[in-house]
Amino acid sequence: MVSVANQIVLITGASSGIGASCAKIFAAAGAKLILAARRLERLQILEKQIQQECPTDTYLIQLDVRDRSAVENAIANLPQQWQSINILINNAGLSRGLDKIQSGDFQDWEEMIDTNIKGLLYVSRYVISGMLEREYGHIINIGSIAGHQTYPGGNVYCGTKAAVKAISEGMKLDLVGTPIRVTSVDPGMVETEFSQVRFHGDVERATSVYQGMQPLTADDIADVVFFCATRPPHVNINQVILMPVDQASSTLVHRR
Ligand code: NDP
Ligand code: 8X3
Repeated sequence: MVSVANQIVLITGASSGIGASCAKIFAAAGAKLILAARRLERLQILEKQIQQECPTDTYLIQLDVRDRSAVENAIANLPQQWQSINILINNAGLSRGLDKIQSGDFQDWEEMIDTNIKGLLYVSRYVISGMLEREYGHIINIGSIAGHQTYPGGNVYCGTKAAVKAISEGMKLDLVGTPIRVTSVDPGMVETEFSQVRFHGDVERATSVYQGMQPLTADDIADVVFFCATRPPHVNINQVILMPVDQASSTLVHRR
């Protein structure tokens, strides 16, 4: 296992769920964290928790990954001591709605495509150039089983995660011959704020998604991300697919 102590880790979507759990596990291992999301107050709460539980250096960025010039400015204007990003965790993402294609909401579609595909590309593009100059780096993209198996009503969300799968493969191909590593971590059902966001704040509907089954936790995913990041430098874990024991596919879930 390779130490991540003092490495600089940029986590997008760190204000909740998988991103916040990644922040905690990397902080516990002594990494320095750049935490990005739109909700700065949530990042500040997380920063306080980290300082209490496993103090490390943190730098917060209020950032909407859909805004290309904001992403460019955020990376270009990092204080000198934060510029050498070692690990990028492209986690910011969301689903909106579960409508059939014929009744899909255009705004929902645009939000998913702009965040999950374009946002991931913008952040990666601006961070990878520095990694290449420094000849060191690891991009970890949070994909989904939705990128492997389309389910009814998943149309556009599944499309965005299929794009993340293809982009991760493309990154690996384009970066061969450099020391930069590329990993895609593709979970099944994880209980976070994901379903509340998907159903526009309908907590009851969101809770019913996980009823009678044991979903993965955000910490389970952070654990896998951390494992991938701590392999020896010549080892590249390309893709990890994980799901709860109670889930066999996007559509087959065992409920008690
Ligand atoms: P959460 O809703 O708990 O977290 C999503 C995070 O993404 C939040 O921190 C949110 O921060 C951030 N985010 C959303 N839009 C933007 C944006 N435009 N700019 C910056 N940050 C943004 O869900 P999860 O933790 O579950 O989701 C994390 C990732 O995991 C996503 O990519 C999701 O698709 C993927 N995933 C989730 C699964 C699940 O079942 N939960 C399974 C498979 C994959 P803020 O709102 O403050 O900007
Ligand atoms: C999130 C998992 O199955 O709800 O990517 O799409 S799923």
